[in-house]
Amino acid sequence: KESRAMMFQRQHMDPDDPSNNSNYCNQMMRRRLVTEGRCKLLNTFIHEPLVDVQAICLQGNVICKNGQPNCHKSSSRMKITDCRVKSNSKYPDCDYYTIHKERHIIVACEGNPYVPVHFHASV
Ligand code: UM3
Repeated sequence: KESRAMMFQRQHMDPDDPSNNSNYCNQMMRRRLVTEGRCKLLNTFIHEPLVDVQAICLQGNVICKNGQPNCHKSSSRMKITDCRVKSNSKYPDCDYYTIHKERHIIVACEGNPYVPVHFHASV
């Protein structure tokens, strides 16, 4: 069974450099099975080494929007791509904008080892 940590990697990790292909999100959202069952409104891929993303769990502790205490904000900005669904797209034909950014990211961490399990926000 897929763990929450593995699911985070599938849905949010892409250590390769951001592609300049405007079809990136349409391809990746499908390839990583993020569009199973519905068109997820917003999903972010992170273009940094896995170890650097895992290290965020040791960085600035912040309160998550739901009040949980296990959110962590990256001390440096990270290369990310936001995939935001186009309002006219109809499941199963999920159509996405591909938006590259460099932002601090906030992830929720859990477990032992204490690793990212949820992408919370970019700021
Ligand atoms: N989400 C992103 N990027 C954002 C904000 C939210 O990918 O900037 C995703 C992560 C959550 C979902 O899915 O929206 C609901 O907040 P996850 O828990 O599977 O990571």
